[in-house]
Amino acid sequence: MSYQPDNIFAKILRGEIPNDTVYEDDEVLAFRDINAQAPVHVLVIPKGEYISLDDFTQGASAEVVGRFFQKVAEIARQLGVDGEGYRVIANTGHNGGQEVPHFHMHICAGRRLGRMIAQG
Ligand code: DGP
Repeated sequence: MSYQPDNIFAKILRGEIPNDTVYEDDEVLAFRDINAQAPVHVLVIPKGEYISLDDFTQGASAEVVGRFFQKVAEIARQLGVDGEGYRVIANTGHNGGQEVPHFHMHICAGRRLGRMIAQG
């Protein structure tokens, strides 16, 4: 599958759809999830065109990948959730439940999150 430039996060990156930005630089955008599953639910996306974690880690340089993950943790600190803790999730592909085919990490926090994987 090739990158689909009409996916919702590509539209957000192009400014075609508004978003609630919490962090932005030349490589990364972080914004609040429209369907929040926790009191704090932020999505972190690279600005490059990568479909999934698999695509990102194979297609981007080690420096870009490393900086991305450093920024995920930095954004969690900026959100003030590092003390009480948080969860990061990268749903990947069909069985992973990935709905938007632009690589993203979820940062979820603000309450005890319970089991890591729902049963059934
Ligand atoms: P995933 O299942 O991992 O692909 O998660 C996609 C997430 O994207 C899901 O939690 C809802 C969120 N989402 C979908 N459309 C929009 C949108 O237009 N704006 C924002 N802020 N979030 C969106």
